[in-house]
Amino acid sequence: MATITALRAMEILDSRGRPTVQSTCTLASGASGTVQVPSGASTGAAEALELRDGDPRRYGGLGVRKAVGHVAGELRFALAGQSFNSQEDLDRRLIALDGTANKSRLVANAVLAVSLSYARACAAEAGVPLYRHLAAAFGMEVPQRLPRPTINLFSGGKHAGGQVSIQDVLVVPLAARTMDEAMATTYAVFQAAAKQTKDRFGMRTLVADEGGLAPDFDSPEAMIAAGVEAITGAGFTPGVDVALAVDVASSHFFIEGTYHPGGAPVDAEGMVERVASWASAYPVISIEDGLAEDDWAHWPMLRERLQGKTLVLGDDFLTTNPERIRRAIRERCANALLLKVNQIGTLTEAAEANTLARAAGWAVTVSARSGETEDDWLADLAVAWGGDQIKIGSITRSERLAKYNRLLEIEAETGWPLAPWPTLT
Ligand code: 2PG
Ligand code: MG
Repeated sequence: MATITALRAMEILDSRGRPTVQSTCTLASGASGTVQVPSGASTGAAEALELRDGDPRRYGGLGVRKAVGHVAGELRFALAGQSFNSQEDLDRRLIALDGTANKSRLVANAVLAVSLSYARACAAEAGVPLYRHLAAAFGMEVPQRLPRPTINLFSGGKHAGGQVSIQDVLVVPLAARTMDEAMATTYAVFQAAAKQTKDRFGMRTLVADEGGLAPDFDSPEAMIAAGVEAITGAGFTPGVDVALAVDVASSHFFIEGTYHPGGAPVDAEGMVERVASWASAYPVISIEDGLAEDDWAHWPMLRERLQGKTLVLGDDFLTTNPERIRRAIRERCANALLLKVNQIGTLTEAAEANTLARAAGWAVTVSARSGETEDDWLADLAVAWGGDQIKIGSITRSERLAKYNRLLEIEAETGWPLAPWPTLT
């Protein structure tokens, strides 16, 4: 049982220099927790509502003073002085206070700030690391392994000005047994990719929103092939030491029923074939949003086609939303969940999404957003909830490194190995 005595919030800036919410929750014991909320750019239509002020004279309308006002106003009035038996007890109260299906009244960036800062305050009160508290709070044991990082190498799509259709090619350090090995491996691959970028495109190694390199590839295939070359260039065997993951983010090039991946536009069947060709021609072992978020009819075909070859991962498609996940399980649409807490708005609903996915035998990739902060709570959450993978972005920007460094710290503290790559049926 914990009693909230104060809730504060303020507007801070994220890694794109856009406003986001920071909140501090204080408990009667004097313990307190402060968190910073991330923000996406390639967002799913079914995500919980992130409120922006819409005042064009300030941050082009992207201010979050109204969301901050919800924390410091209505939420503080309703919650200060109240006691809660558990995280779930607080989150259910938040959901009821909001009263909408997509957090559109008290808004996701305010509600999540309260849900998370309460968790961090409770961890401080218990005197345990956040990863221990986030497991215990949901009646789980920490699974004593660390999520395997999938690390952004090349960026395209909405994170890099759309020079190529697909959004990310990521490095999967497959043979690494520890976080330390995974980071050293990725560094070598990134350096090889940076050198290639300079030699081939004559570019300085400028980076995109998540710190990935973003040369002007002329097709998705060229981007994936460059990933393979970087692996080889670093002296590793593709598919054995290091593999690749792709975030296709195809909702963003799905226009009036047609996919525009580059080259001739294709229908859903054509898109499934294109994606499947990447899985056979390259060491690609995870494919995220291979089809658009509302293309429910064709996701089962995608899963079937990639079965046994890659994770079929749903991001914009599932939006960490238990209802969408249930339907996707029923209709055999995917075999892996990309989990982003701010897509749904409370820890409790995200935990439910995680439990549902696991019960269906799915893998779970815990993910950051393209707009991030120096906060590192995501690393603790991924460890606590047994994420098979974690996706944070590249290794070149401190808002990303905050989370990688936190994983290194947890590794040093616990000695836990990386999770094995999941075998899926
Ligand atoms: C994604 C994420 C993170 P955003 O699509 O998976 O890479 O992007 O936060 O912009 O939705
Ligand atoms: Mg995605």
